[in-house]
Amino acid sequence: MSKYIPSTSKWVADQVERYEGSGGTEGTTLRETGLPVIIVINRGHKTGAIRKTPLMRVVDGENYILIASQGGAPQHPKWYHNLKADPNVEIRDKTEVHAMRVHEVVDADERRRLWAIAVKAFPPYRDYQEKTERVIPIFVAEPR
Ligand code: F42
Repeated sequence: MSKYIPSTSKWVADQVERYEGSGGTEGTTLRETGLPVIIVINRGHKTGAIRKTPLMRVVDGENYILIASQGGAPQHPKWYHNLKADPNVEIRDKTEVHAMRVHEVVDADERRRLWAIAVKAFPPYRDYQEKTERVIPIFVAEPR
């Protein structure tokens, strides 16, 4: 079993601890927004360690849509590179944990469709895209 290394960002690590520590009954929203959050559990492509990343919960049928926005920062988040290297993840959605496989969405029409769903679920994604030169990556997570 690999070791879990918490995020260096304290508020993120704290959210993961509260979310998982409660079995998915507490700490499941983004701060005071009340909007739901999932936790993506994956492997670090350099360390091999278990990484846990809270993301907004955006769904499309039985799939989850993962938006690598990182608040509109100029660089992709580290987890983007982890998921490109190893697409097998687990997703915790409140009390349930699903084994999923991710792929990055490259088709322009599919991107547009999923982006619209994401912005509806979490409107600040639009501001994040306006803030940055990079095209914010979108992953689809499908059940394995
Ligand atoms: N981020 C988003 O991009 N989208 C969201 O929808 C989103 C929602 C959200 C909701 C709640 C919440 O608490 C956080 C939320 N975040 C969201 C922030 C998200 O959880 C991440 O913190 C953010 O996207 C930054 O991702 P990151 O992977 O760059 O994380 C940093 C802070 C981090 O933990 N870095 C680690 C570190 O030690 O610096 C590196 C972890 C890592 O993956 N290392 C790899 C390894 O091998 O272990 C190497 C990676 C490499 O390429 O160097």
